[in-house]
Amino acid sequence: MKIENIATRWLRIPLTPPIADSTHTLNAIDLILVEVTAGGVTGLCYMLSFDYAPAVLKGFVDQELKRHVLGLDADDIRGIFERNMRACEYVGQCGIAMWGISAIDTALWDLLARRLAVPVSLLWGRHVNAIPVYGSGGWVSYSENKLGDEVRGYLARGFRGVKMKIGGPSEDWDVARVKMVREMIGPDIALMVDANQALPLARAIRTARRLEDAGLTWIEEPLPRDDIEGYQRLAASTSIPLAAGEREYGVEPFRRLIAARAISVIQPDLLRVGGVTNWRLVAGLAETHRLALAPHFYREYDVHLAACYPNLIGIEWFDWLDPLLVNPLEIRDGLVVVPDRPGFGVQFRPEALKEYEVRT
Ligand code: SMN
Ligand code: MG
Repeated sequence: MKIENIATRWLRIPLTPPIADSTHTLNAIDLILVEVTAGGVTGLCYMLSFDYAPAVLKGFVDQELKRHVLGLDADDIRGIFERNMRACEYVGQCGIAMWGISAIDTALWDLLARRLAVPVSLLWGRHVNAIPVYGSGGWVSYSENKLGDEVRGYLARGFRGVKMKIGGPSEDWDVARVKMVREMIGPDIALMVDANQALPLARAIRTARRLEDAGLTWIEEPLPRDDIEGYQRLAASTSIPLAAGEREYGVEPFRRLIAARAISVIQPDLLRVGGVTNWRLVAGLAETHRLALAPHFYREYDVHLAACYPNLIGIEWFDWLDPLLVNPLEIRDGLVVVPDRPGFGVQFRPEALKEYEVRT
């Protein structure tokens, strides 16, 4: 079945007011939708770019990858992945190029499963029908009230875990906010913190020490992503598990992170790691090293992948996309239900496309 077309769309949803973590202020959610069509069936993957280079991400697919992929056999997903990797060797098999490679790979898996009329999770051998999920957010830009409202909202909907940002104006500020949330949620709800790579090592060590009895499931990206020695030193100084991986491109950095024995929770990002093909390699690597898996952000896709990996400890949830989707994911008894629709089951509402599409 030959690939007949690749089309992209750019959606922009303003964030008012903007939100901030320790390293970025986000003014809008820009999504690039990548649609691959073969045999009259279309597979879809979206990329979350915020307002970082959306036009370039879109252009890399339209003006570069598309010409390498048109006319190829849509069933040869791995072959197309390798071919795209070779085509990007000169500009780098990472960064913007890798987002495009990942999106096409993921859209091809979606296309295959839609053609077979099965959910993607069935293709890989799902072993559960519902999986753990945590409510994410707790932005540094939130007031204490807003933080409290968000956490209470998640609890009211049955979530059994929440994640909040740290790396605010001071160590005291971070510690006070985490303790406030822990008090609010009680001992039985999982609590994670995410520093988005912002902490100097000494501050990370002190913060972890002060949060030893806050019952944290993990500290995410406390240090710059490539400071592996720093991660080793921090891991040696705290009993709180460390999590990382959302900013890594390809499989190799995960191999190195895992070999350093500093990270307990492995967090591939579907669009950076190299799509479904590499996501599964990383998940398998984590599993064979008996490490936990907690993929980053792409819940509609991760829910299918995660259902096949027993080392999965939770996928990440933000509410942002729900109003745009025909079938938002469902939370039941605190777990996300793995959808039974064909493919990944992601479909954007026509009215949402009309309202948010950026015409270029
Ligand atoms: C995060 C970063 C970028 C987009 C969404 C979320 C954050 C997280 O690091 O892990 O939630
Ligand atoms: Mg993170």
